[in-house]
Amino acid sequence: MPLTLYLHPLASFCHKVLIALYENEVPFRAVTVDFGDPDSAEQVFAHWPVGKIPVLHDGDRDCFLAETTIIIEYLQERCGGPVRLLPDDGEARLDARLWDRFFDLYVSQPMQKIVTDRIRPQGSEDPFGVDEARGMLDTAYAMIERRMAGRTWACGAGFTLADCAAAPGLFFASIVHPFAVDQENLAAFLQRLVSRPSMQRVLAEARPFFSLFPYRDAMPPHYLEE
Ligand SMILES: N[C@@H](CCC(=O)N[C@@H](CS)C(=O)NCC(=O)O)C(=O)O
Repeated sequence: MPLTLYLHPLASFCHKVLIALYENEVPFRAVTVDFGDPDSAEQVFAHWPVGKIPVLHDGDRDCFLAETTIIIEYLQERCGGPVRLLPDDGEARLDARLWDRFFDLYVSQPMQKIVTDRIRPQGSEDPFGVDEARGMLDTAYAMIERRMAGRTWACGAGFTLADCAAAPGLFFASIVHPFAVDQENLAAFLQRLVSRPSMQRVLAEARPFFSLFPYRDAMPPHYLEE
C-alpha cells in the first residue's frame, strides 16, 4: 500500500501519527510540508483547506485522509499490525477514543496556544488566552496524575491511540508548562512515553528542528542530546 504522509518533523500532531506508523512498522513515504513555501503548502491546502498537518495519501485508493485520530483508525483498518491502537473490545475502544480526545483537546491544543503565542507579531499576543490555556493544562495534569495511579499506559496495560496522542502532547506541554514537583505519576507516564522506541525515533527525527521550537530555551538539556 503506497502511503504518503505530509508532515513536518517538529509538529506534535504529526508525531502522533508517526508513532502509530512506527508502532506497527507500516511502510510509508514522508513529505515535509513547508508552510512558508506556497507550492509546498498547496499540497495540503488543495486537499484539506483548513491547512492542518498531517495529511495521509493512500495511493491504492487515491484518497486523502485528514485528522490524526481518523488517520490512525484508517491505518488500523487498512494495515493492521500487532499493536491494536484501537482495542477490539467495544468498551476499551471507547475509553481509548475518549482519552485520545482528552489529550488532543485539553493537552495538545492548550500547549499549541502557549507555543504559537510566542511567535505572533508583536502587539498581537493574547495573554488572556495563554492564561486560559495554562489553566486548562493545570486541570488536565491533575486529571492525568489521578488517572495514571496504577496504570502503565493511558488506558491500562496496552498501548493505544490515546498514548499516541499523549506522547507528543505531554512532551511539549511539559516544556512550556512544567508539571508540579509532586505530580509523580504524570512525570513517570511521560518518561515511559518518551522511552517507547516509536517515540524515541520520532524525537531523533525532530531533534534537528528543535532550534525552530519557540520554547527551545526551556527544553531540558537531555532532550537536545543525541
Ligand atoms: N485536529 C488536527 C490538529 C492538527 C494540527 O493542529 N496540526 C498543526 C501542526 S502540529 C498544524 O498543522 N498547524 C499549522 C497551522 O495551524 O497553521 C489533527 O488531529 O490532525
